[in-house]
Amino acid sequence: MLTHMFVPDPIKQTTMGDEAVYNYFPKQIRIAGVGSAGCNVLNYLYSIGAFGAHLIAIDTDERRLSVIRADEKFLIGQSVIKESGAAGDVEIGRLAAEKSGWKLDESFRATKLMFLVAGMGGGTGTGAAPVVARIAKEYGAVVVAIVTLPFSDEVEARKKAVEGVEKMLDIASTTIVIDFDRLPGYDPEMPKQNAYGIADELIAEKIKTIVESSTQRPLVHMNLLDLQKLLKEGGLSVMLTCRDRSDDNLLTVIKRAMDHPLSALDYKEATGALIHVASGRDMSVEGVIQIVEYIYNKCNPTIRVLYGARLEKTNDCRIKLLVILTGLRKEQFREKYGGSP
Ligand SMILES: Nc1nc2c(ncn2[C@@H]2O[C@H](COP(=O)(O)OP(=O)(O)O)[C@@H](O)[C@H]2O)c(=O)[nH]1
Ligand SMILES: [Mg+2]
Repeated sequence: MLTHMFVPDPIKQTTMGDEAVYNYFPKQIRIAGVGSAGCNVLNYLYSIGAFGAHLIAIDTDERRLSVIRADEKFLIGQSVIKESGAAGDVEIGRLAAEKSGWKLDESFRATKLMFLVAGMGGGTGTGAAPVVARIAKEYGAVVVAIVTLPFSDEVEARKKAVEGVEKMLDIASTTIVIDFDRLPGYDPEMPKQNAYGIADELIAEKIKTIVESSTQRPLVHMNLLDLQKLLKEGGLSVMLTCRDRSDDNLLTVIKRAMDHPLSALDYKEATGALIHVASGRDMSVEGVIQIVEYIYNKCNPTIRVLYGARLEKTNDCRIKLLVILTGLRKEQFREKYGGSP
């Protein structure tokens, strides 16, 4: 039973009303995928749609890029690529983005919020994504990088990935680290060979959720300005998520999400939280507040909370919870992932 608990005022949250429509301006939100993994996530996102966001695919590999669906596609680094793609070379990835960065100029203009997705551990995403992040920031965007770490048995890739994430931490406004080793906690029945597909789906769905809670009119709307404010100084961040099976109750969903963060980072010290609840069930604002209260009470009392909720008009009546906890000490990443695996 939830007793009376105190929830702070969320960061000034302008709720609902027509504002969501009046403030809507296409291309303020952009989502870029860099490298094969990043582009695969983008491709999936394109198929499920992210209303109000502009999707940009960036890769060095022409063949891979040709089968990706996006609003815009950029082939980068033709002057430095020998055959196809960066072939796992991080320096080639970096150079490709440095040399072809100018191509992105027009399509990055006027971006307020940029989600940047890359699988760390290869050449293109690892080398190019930090450069792309820098370019987006130069255009004034708040840059939210969502990056994955390979399974720890891929020792070399993991080492490269850790270095890539550290670079990203210095550049992006918020860096959300998803560790493949943690995916089985999210989906215990997952066969390892399906991990990429599951990660693509998971990342795409979560980005869609955040974007649409500000561009559409859900149950509790998140204002783009509030989102920007929270993510501007997000730094090192962790994602928690869970969707219940139909026989689970709310508390189980929250606990499961809290027990299975998608990286080994300790989120107790977080200074900001973005909480989103989606459901096809009957769900009231009071119910949402209960969830927010529960999470708030598990965290540092000075934490800034922003939350949104959405009723889904689907037959899927599961509860889907997303929590992003921001503001972890950057050194924590080195402490947890810097040593040999
Ligand atoms: N989510 C996702 N991750 C992938 C996929 N393929 C590979 N990865 C992961 O992403 C890392 C980088 O691979 P990749 O994107 O192919 O390299 P790049 O094209 O050179 O950036 C790998 O080490 C894997 O951990 C994919 O299809 N989806
Ligand atoms: Mg590639």
